[in-house]
Amino acid sequence: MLMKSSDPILDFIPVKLIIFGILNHKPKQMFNLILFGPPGSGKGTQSEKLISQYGFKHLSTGDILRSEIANQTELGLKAKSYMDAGQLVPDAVVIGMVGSAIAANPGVSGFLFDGFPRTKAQAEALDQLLASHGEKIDLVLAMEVPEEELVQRMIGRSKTSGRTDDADPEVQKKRIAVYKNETLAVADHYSQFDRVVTLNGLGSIDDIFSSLCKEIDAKKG
Ligand code: B4P
Repeated sequence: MLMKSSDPILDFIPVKLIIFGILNHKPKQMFNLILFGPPGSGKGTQSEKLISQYGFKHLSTGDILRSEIANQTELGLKAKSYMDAGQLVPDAVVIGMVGSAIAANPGVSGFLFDGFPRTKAQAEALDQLLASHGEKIDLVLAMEVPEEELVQRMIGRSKTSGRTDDADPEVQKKRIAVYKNETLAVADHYSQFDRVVTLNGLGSIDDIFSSLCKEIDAKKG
């Protein structure tokens, strides 16, 4: 038999606490990160380390596009001509791909966007996609690397990766120009919300990784 307290109000306190708890319960928020930088700045390299450290869901538009090309899908065949020329694949194609990838991964602790967004239109579309899931971009880590170093890294990578977009100096120049003319606008877009941190992308892979982790830990709290 339940004992009654002398004050009847006390009998309702546990019930009130439960109701208070339910009303104030918020689903666990994701932590969403954009790794930003020019072609060859080390986005793919650092992404691999960050996903193993933090368990992010890695979403690299470059990797998805290359896998579409390898599988000779319709999308891949369309994307190849743009990539080989050092141009961006049209926004509608890439935004559609990212939308499907977000929808296919419910319940992840956060996404690491690598190589996306690359235009202001892609950034705005990403914000809308995340907002439709009650989420947002929490942090943009922008790696800065001098142009001569970018070219050296692309040449180095072309020797082992077989990536045709890395080997041709004209294509390299085009990719860097596209970054300046179209992609830098993404950093401006997120700067207005105070979410961009710029880091030196020159140095050892481990040192750069440490500075990225420092910023993520500071933001995550
Ligand atoms: P991506 O696949 O995104 O590749 P990336 O920008 O060239 O390289 P990343 O910065 O990841 O460099 P990585 O770590 O490998 O794009 C390729 C193409 O896909 C684009 O040009 C475009 O056509 C298309 N595309 C992709 N996303 C798109 C989008 N959203 N919209 C439209 N089109 C899109 O490093 C490069 C090299 O440097 C490696 O060899 C690495 O070992 C080396 N390296 C890395 N860090 C180093 C360090 N600290 N020191 C020395 N070397 C280092």
